Amino acid sequence: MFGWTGIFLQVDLNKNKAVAESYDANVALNFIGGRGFAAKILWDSLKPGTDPLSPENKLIFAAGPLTGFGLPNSGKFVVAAKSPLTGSYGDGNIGTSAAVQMRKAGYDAVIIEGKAKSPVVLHVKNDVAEFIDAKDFWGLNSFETEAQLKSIYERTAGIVSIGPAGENLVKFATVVSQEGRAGGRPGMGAVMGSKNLKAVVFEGSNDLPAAYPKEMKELSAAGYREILTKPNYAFWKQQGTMSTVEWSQENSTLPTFNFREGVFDKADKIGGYAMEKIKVSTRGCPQCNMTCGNVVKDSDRKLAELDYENIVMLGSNIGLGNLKQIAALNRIADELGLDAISLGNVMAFAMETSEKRRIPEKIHWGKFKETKALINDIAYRRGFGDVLAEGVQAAAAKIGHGTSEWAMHVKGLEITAYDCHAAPAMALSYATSSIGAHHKDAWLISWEVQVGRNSYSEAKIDKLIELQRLRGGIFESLVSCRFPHVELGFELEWYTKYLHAATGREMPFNTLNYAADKTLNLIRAFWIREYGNNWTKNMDVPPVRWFKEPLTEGPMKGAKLDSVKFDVMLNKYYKKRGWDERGIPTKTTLKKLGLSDVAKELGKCVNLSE
Ligand code: PTT
Ligand code: SF4
Repeated sequence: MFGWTGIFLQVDLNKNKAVAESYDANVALNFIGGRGFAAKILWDSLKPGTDPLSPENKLIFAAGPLTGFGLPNSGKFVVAAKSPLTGSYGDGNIGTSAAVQMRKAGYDAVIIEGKAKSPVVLHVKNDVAEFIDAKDFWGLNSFETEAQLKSIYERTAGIVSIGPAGENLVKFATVVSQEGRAGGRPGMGAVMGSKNLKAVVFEGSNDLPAAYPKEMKELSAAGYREILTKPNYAFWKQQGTMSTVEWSQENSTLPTFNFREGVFDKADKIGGYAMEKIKVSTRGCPQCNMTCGNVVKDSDRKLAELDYENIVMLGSNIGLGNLKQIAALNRIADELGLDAISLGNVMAFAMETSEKRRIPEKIHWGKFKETKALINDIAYRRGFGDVLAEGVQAAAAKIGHGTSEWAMHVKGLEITAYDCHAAPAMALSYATSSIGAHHKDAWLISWEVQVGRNSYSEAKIDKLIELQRLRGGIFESLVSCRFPHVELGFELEWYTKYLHAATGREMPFNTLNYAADKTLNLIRAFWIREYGNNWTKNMDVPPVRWFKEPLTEGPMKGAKLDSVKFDVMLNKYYKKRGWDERGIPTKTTLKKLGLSDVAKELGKCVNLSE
């Protein structure tokens, strides 16, 4: 088989054992890689009801057929597991040389189960895997951990690790790499911590099997050159995702004070141009010539990397308008290994809950020092931080007193940085995303703003499905960064050419879309298998705040979502997807996608419609 190595490394931490296993070529052809592999492995191997923080859960690092070949923006992998935050399928995408090294070591994916008796580092070098005592690493933050491991292994080693948040099983702990890449929002860092696994070090020196190596080399060079010619390239290098702050402010989608408003009076102080004034360098993922991590010196005089999402969730959403201070909070989140988006959500929730006097704790909007202390309390599960460490849904359930009205999540995963009071299609995107509220599957808000925000039209549903296939399906399976295409207009045809050179196969977009739908439906089946008869249509609904409390400021003042129209839109989405009125795939749909075996298994948990 070309393109794929055809091998998964199965690691059992109970036994300190690692076995390289060939897998069926049909798995590669049907599920491509990354998210597709993770979904297939978790569906096949996890018993429903498995405790996400138990040894039985599987932590998966999965690459795609393009990873490691030196193609533009392909230095990423997916980290996945059953999520402790949502109780179902969870994953994230992280740019790291660990992805490249894992493939060069010979593996398309590494699947880790069990729990080490005491903390370990897993070191995988080509066909040798060793388990190294990590007692001295436990308690270090993710930057310290990686720096120490770098001093032991080769400079080229790829490392992913967790910080104290992962060790303390904070439900939104992430996996961190390269001082600023963080992935696995739905608690993948906690799953790693539950296994006593502090870090994984990958070193690989094998050639990857390309069907047409010469074509691959030429295409790679041509792709890099093409990216440099794109009109938006220079501005992207200047600001990366940060220019979205100004865009969001103009369009009233900037989460402010726990998604109460869509505009922030200090937006100009936290946007792309403000960032440019303090920017010192740019860094990013391996194999990328459009690196987008904006490095600034924060208020603690440390280097921190800024993206739109982090700035907004740790800035306007908690009422903080000082960019250097926001950068410091972001750096702390990276060091501790906390997802910055969920962190901004739970803290805003706490601030609002305190303001409304539903808790005795005094937690104020926009107070830097107080917020810093709170972040540490969350990571170390101290005091009220322990309640917030469970995520916003669980915190609201524990506190009660109507606080769930301002707990901003879908299916337990906190909302990312787009306010949807006046964006029904984006709200539907959050509602139906494969992992809970994340924009990664379908970021259609900029398109929605152009076509008209008030409509709940069929065209919006079609666009949502198109993007879910492309972003949530194809980019997450290849696994390749979507930014060249989304931000610079790098043409999609490049990817089919890359695939041909790597695998020797023609894999046109209808084939890839089919695989995307297969993966999306398999993940849907996973959710329903976990929730059984507790699964209801209400799982696919955005936060109640967007329906009940209109915006009181800005150009969209008065706007809120219409629950009746949203429900009609959701029903139409289900129909177009081939799902029944509960949002459950029908037998026919699963059969069409080659998932009849899944239908059989799912039929044991819920009644399936024909
Ligand atoms: C992603 C989510 C995002 S989405 C951001 S900023 W973004 C946050 N980044 C965090 C961070 O940083 N530190 C931290 N402690 N927590 C963070 N949580 C948030 O995580 C990221 C880039 C970005 S920056 C985006 S949109 C794109 N995401 C891609 C994706 O999902 N798939 C894909 N094929 N390509 C993508 N390209 C872009 O990658 P999650 P990264 Mg991230 C500091 O992890 O779980 O997927 O959530 O991975 O390597 O840092 O790249 O405005
Ligand atoms: Fe990583 Fe940014 Fe480059 Fe994408 S564009 S590969 S997120 S550095």
